[in-house]
This record gives sequence, C-alpha cells and structure tokens, in this order.
Amino acid sequence: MDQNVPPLEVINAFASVLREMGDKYERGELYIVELIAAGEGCRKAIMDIVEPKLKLLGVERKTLGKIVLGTVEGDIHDIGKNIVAAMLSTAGFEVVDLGRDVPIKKFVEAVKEHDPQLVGLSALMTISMINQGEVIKALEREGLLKGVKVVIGGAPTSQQWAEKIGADAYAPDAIEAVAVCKSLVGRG
Ligand code: B1M
Repeated sequence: MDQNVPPLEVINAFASVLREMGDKYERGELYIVELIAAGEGCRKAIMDIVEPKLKLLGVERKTLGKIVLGTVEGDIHDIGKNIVAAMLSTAGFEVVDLGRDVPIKKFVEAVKEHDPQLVGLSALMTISMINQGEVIKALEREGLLKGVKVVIGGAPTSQQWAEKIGADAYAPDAIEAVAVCKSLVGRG
C-alpha cells in the first residue's frame, strides 16, 4: 500500500496467498494454526488497511454478493467459521459475521436487516448441528427464504444432512465453501 499498489491488486494478492496456503494445508504441508493465522491476518489487513483506503479513493469494491454467516446457537467453535469468513471475504463476498453461539432469532433479524443472497451456518457438534435446521425453519416461517440460499458446513455435517434439513448446499471446507457460494450466486 505504501508503494501505491492499487488496493484491488492488494486484495487479489491476499486471495491468491490464502488459496495457496489452503492447498498446502490440504496436502499436509502446513499446520492448521498457520492457516488460521494467515486467514485472520489477511482478513484484518483487508478490513483495517485496504478497505479504508478504498473508501478514501472512492472506489466501490464490487462484491459477488452478501452472506450472513455464523456458528449456530449452542456452539462456541469458530476457528473453521473464521477461515470460511476470511476466504469468502478475500474472494469478494461481503461477509456479515454474526460470530459464534448465535441465537436463531439473531439470524432471522440479520437476514431482515442485511438482505443477503446467502446465509452460512457452521456447526461443530452433533448436538448443535440440529440448530442449522432450526434456523432454516425459522427463516421459512418468516418468509425469508425467497431469494436467499443457505449453505452449511462443519465437521459433523454432510451433503445428506444438508438435504435432510433443506439447506441449498454443503461445503466440507473453506475452499469448497467459496466455490459453492460462487455457484449459488451464479458466479461459479
Ligand atoms: Co471442541 N469439540 N468442544 N473445542 N473441539 C470438538 C468439535 C470435538 C469433535 C472434540 C472431540 O470430542 N473429539 C467435540 C464435538 C463432539 C461432537 O459433538 N461430535 C467437541 C466438544 C464436545 C467440545 C465441548 C463441548 C467440550 C466441553 O466443554 N466438554 C466444548 C464446546 C462447548 C460449546 O460449544 N457449547 C468444546 C470447546 C472447544 C474449545 C473452546 C476448547 C476449542 C474451540 C475454540 C474455538 O473454536 N474458538 C475446541 C476445539 C479447538 C475443538 C477441536 C479440537 C478442533 C475444532 C477446529 O477448530 N478444527 C475439535 C476436535 C477435532 O475436530 N479434532 C473439537 C479446525 C477447523 C479449521 O476445522 O471447524 O471443521 P472445522 O472447519 C472446517 C470445515 O468444517 C469447514 O471449513 C473449515 C475450514 O476448512 N466449515 C465450513 C466449518 N464451518 C463451515 C461453514 C460452511 C462451510 C464450511 O458454510 C457456512
């Protein structure tokens, strides 16, 4: 940034670094802590340094779409969700990260407030994954599923589970989550 490299080029550089690190992690060449540190570091750098500069320059960053994302109620695991958030953000999605242990009501309120194209639900425990289905039911009850696609993930979840609870898609990892989200918004 100090050398006046255009901010969008900086963001693309982060994205390619994260993609490369993700590939290395999948090949067993990196530890998970390194991937986590990279994901968090890139996300923070983009949010704290690059995006304010973009605003100063008056450059509108075209996003691929908006996703409301969180770890469902009863579950405090957020390392995987944070990696997914960082990868989606560097891939060009606007991520509204609700955090972890997110009450069902909060997902409903966030969809009403932010009008996203996607909702992402992470769960790491067999008891909490049930709440992925409860969020979908709540969104359906409120008539909020028109125009909104739901993607789920987390270690105990699967494609079969996604189908069972009426989610639109399942992603086994952060790299796949980016591909799946792109395809859900017609940019795959
Ligand atoms: Co806990 N924990 N933990 N834990 N923990 C697990 C999940 C567990 C499998 C350990 C075990 O028993 N073997 C077990 C769950 C058992 C089950 O239900 N089947 C468990 C338990 C029981 C618990 C507690 C209840 C323990 C206790 O207090 N008695 C408690 C939870 C309390 C609660 O939530 N209410 C607890 C607490 C914790 C810590 C706080 C110590 C810590 C979490 C720290 C944090 O997240 N901030 C922790 C950790 C670290 C783990 C393990 C060791 C690692 C999880 C992790 O971060 N993996 C885990 C055991 C294990 O997995 N070996 C375990 C790395 C991460 C990058 O992977 O989260 O799978 P993952 O995310 C991946 C994919 O799943 C996917 O992409 C990510 C990146 O590639 N993905 C998505 C995730 N979300 C996605 C969303 C998407 C798409 C893809 O779309 C929206």
